[in-house]
Amino acid sequence: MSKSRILSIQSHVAFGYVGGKAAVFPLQCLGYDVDVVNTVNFSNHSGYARFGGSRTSASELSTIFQTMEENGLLEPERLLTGYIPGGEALSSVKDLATRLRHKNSQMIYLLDPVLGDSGKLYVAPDVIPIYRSMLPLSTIITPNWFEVEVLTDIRITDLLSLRKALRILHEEHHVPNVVVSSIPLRAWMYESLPSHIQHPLDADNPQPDDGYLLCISSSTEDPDRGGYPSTVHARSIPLIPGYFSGVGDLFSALLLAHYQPTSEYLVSESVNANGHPLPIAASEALSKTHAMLALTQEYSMSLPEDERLPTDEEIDEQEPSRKI
Ligand code: PXL
Repeated sequence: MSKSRILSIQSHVAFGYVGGKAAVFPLQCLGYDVDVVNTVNFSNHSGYARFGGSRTSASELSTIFQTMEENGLLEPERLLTGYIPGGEALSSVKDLATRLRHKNSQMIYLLDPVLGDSGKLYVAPDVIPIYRSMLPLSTIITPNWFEVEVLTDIRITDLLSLRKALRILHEEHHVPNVVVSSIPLRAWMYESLPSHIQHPLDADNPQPDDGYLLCISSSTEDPDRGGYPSTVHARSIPLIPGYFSGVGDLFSALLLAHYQPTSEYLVSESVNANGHPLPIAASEALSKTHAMLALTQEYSMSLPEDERLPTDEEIDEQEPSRKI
């Protein structure tokens, strides 16, 4: 039986698993009915030297949304938005999100502000101010480290600057829930972790280095959105070496699927770490993403070396002409 309806607005690629290809099947497996609007129809993700296909124009997106609405087909309980590479198309999605939010204040909107990674933008810069203006519409956002820096204009160099960036997202942009996954657990961060966070080091990994990733969930208690202070939870997970695409898209979909705002915490008087709906969902999403990556890596390692798919970086380094 279907849990509820999700409207997923993100990319489609023919080859590989990013955007909708990474998100929709897991959501369906978890019992959701998923309506899918493709923001692009590409050969492969844009990290390759070449990618072909088309972007859905703002007017095409608006026509799809409007026609769904006219047919009574636009009543999602949950909304998921991801890769939207241009400002005009993003504005059309913003109009839709605004209408849906007005119609249903309880709608759960996971906004993944897909901008780039590791200092590199992979969308047009004109989307940045539009994303900032959309933040108050969201229930949860899932920026990566770099996207937090771009959205808040804060360079994150330690826990204090991370805390400041989270505060800006909650207070100035009125985001109730922020999840930042895949933060490299570097020495400075390890040293300043609060004592209640589980010791991530063990005998096999005595160095506080890049062997672990940290996932931070930060929620405000204020039902009127925003507000401060927030409650922050963190969980570390072993890093799986290798190159993977679409991991953020998969994680966001799983996070939305597992987020249950009516969990005990809302009705219980004492808020404790185990009762918060956000870290519960983040923990589920993290475990499942990690399990899928472990299986993917195991499968890849079982193949003869010449049958393994090269990473984008290897293609770049060795044989640029082989790229599709
Ligand atoms: O994983 C984000 C993403 C989604 N969709 C497309 C992309 C990317 C990142 O490069 O190119 C098409």
